[in-house]
Amino acid sequence: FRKSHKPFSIKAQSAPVLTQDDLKKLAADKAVDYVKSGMVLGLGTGSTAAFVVSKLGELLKSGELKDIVGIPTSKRTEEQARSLGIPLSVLDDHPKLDLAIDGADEVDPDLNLVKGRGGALLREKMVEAASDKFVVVADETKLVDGLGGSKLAMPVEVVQFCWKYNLVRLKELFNEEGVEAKLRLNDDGKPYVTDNSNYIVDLYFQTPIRDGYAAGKEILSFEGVVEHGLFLDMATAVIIAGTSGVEVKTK
Ligand code: ABF
Repeated sequence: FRKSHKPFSIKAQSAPVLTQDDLKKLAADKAVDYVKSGMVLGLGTGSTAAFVVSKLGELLKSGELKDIVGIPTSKRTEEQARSLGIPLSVLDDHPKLDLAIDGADEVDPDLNLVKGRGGALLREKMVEAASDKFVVVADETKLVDGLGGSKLAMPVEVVQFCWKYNLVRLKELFNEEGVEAKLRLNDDGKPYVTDNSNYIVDLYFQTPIRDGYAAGKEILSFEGVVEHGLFLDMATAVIIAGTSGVEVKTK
């Protein structure tokens, strides 16, 4: 006889809770399905893109992928890819890429994007524009109804010499959207400097940008603006990982 005979309780089996990093990794793994041996690949920047880069490293190591060449979109990504033994090159040697995979800060219903909160928007835009296909990897928190709608930063890269002039002009331009414009700073209070030695003015909107195409043109017309974080009509596919699964959105 057993001394005690406790009735055993059956616990409801609940699905494991996925963290945001789990979701980013799911999106990254799905994106890597698009990669074939021999491709010239744009390597994105940011925490989601970093999962893509590490998966590429694994596949190269196991021999499942061969002869890929990566074009990194930032010094950070270059370091990560180099540490994993991914062969690297530069845009000037490979002006046409097969595929670029990168994260995003916002994705709207037309697959237009805000990018560059990680500060790498200029190289990202150059590499992704030069790619035959551009696949975006993101978790569901990045979905917005309209660009600027997350109330988080939309970056504009400006040359150092005239950052304040551009900050003032950008504020005027988006007056109706109730914009706040701030020079991006590091933790030590000094201006953040991009890989291309420029500054970033971050725009925070009260209401989404009404016309992203017109806004993009206007921003670029300002002297000393180098690039902005609106990536319009660039994504071939967006892979969104959510708690209910991974969805591939195409236009
Ligand atoms: C890059 O990384 C950027 O364009 C974007 O700013 C950022 C997204 O970062 P994360 O994947 O860490 O959210 O893709």
